[in-house]
Amino acid sequence: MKKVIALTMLLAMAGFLSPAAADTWTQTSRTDFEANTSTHMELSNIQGSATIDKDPYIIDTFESGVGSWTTSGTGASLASTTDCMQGTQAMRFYNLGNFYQANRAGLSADTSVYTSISFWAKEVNPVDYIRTYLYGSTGTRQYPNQALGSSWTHYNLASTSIGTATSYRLQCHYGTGEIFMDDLKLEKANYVLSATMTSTEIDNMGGASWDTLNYTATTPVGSGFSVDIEGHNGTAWVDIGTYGNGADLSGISVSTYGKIRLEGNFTSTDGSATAQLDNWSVDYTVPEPATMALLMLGLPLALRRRKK
Ligand SMILES: [Ca+2]
Ligand SMILES: [Ca+2]
Repeated sequence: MKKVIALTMLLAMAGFLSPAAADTWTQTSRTDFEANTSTHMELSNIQGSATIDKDPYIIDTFESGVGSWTTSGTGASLASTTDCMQGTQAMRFYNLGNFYQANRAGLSADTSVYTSISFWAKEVNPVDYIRTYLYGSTGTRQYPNQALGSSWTHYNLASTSIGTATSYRLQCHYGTGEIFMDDLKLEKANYVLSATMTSTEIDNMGGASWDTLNYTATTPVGSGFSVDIEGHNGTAWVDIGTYGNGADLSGISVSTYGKIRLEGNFTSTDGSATAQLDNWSVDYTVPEPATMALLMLGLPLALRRRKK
């Protein structure tokens, strides 16, 4: 009788603790978001957020060398380097003087405005800071001075004024400097009107249920954000539906869809605003291997107790 009670209690305890265990897939950092596939998304280091790209005007990846860049200033030199942030090449810019600059002509001034310059850069030999300018029919516009670090860092310099530009200048100030630069991007004031980001696969490993979708997104006036869930039915990804923050996912069949992924849809009605996604996560349950382990551990224990 005691044995039956002990076993019943043990089974009840095992059942209560763990027919399945809760697990969570989550993304919140820039590195997390970079693992996804996306179009027209801008990812931020600072709080690990995703927003729509500003309409890109110029992107210099330096994959074919330094292209249309030239230098001025004593002994300034340009070359490509294989120490890059993106792709296989970056631009190397160096000099033994104190003040030197690289120039990029060939921007065609149109009615658009340019509000930000972003790039990856690192300092190999010291400069005090770099300074960037746009030259155009509406005059010279200067972006804030920027000190560089010794490892690849993404910088985004915003301008407080707007205008048009026909050329761009990068100046290094006060140092026997050498810098590398990659993926330099000039952006117009407006955002692209739509962008998507598709998450990595979420696999519940044959678990009991899909549970909850959670996300933190801000949507200023003129912007929108929604999440579609796609499921893998064994042969293809198919649309399951649109789900809001906190949505109950228990209606999604785990036997039909062993894997799901999230598709974030970012919209901007007139290019003036973008939604911002700070994190998203999915709760689900996975099978609990500890159930069997607990039973196997518990059985001899119960028998030994009975012998006392
Ligand atoms: Ca975040
Ligand atoms: Ca590159």
